[in-house]
Amino acid sequence: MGPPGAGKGTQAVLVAEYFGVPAISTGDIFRANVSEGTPLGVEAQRYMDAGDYVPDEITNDMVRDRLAQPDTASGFLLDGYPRTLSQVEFLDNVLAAQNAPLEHVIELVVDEDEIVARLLKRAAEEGRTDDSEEVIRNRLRVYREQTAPLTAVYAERGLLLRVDGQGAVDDVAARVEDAISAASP
Ligand code: B4P
Repeated sequence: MGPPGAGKGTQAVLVAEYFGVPAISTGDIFRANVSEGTPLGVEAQRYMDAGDYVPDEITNDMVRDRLAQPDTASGFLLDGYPRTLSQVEFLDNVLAAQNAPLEHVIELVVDEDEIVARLLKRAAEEGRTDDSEEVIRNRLRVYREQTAPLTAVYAERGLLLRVDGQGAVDDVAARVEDAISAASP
């Protein structure tokens, strides 16, 4: 978890490789569908371009289908999901049915100024349609309202690991890996 631009996608790939599990990014799955022009992609693009969340029903069904793939049998890392309370509840049910409870929830902590700077840099380099300043502001607002409160839910369950997301990418990855290893039995 973490605000847009906190480095979830960047870290998910590194940390999943370190632990030998697949990284499942809802943002990446949506973007792949957008570029392939699938009906899911056409629907998702409307929301992503505005910096809003894709509706829960669409996102939840997509995650349920992905978690049913055989490569998740020995574990997985979710990147950018859950982002709403309804997604938390849906995920609880899916994982209960698979008898595979969440072990850790990682929150990447990054200053808002640093986030805006990173996303504007990405806008210049990659041209992602949801990285304009106006859309970034909306994404940060949506995160504050809908997703930030979820960290308290996971903290209460004793699952939350808060990690400093600033500094060099490899240093952040090492912090995340250490936090997970230290919290694992
Ligand atoms: P995501 O793909 O999850 O994207 P994000 O929040 O913008 O970025 P992330 O935190 O992964 O940052 P990144 O590593 O790329 O979501 C995009 C959209 O998809 C959402 O707005 C929403 O519409 C939709 N969506 C996704 N999941 C959803 C869900 N569950 N429910 C509903 N809708 C959903 O890093 C950002 C930049 O910073 C990069 O350029 C990177 O190179 C740079 N960076 C990373 N780490 C750095 C570091 N340590 N130092 C300097 N720069 C760094």
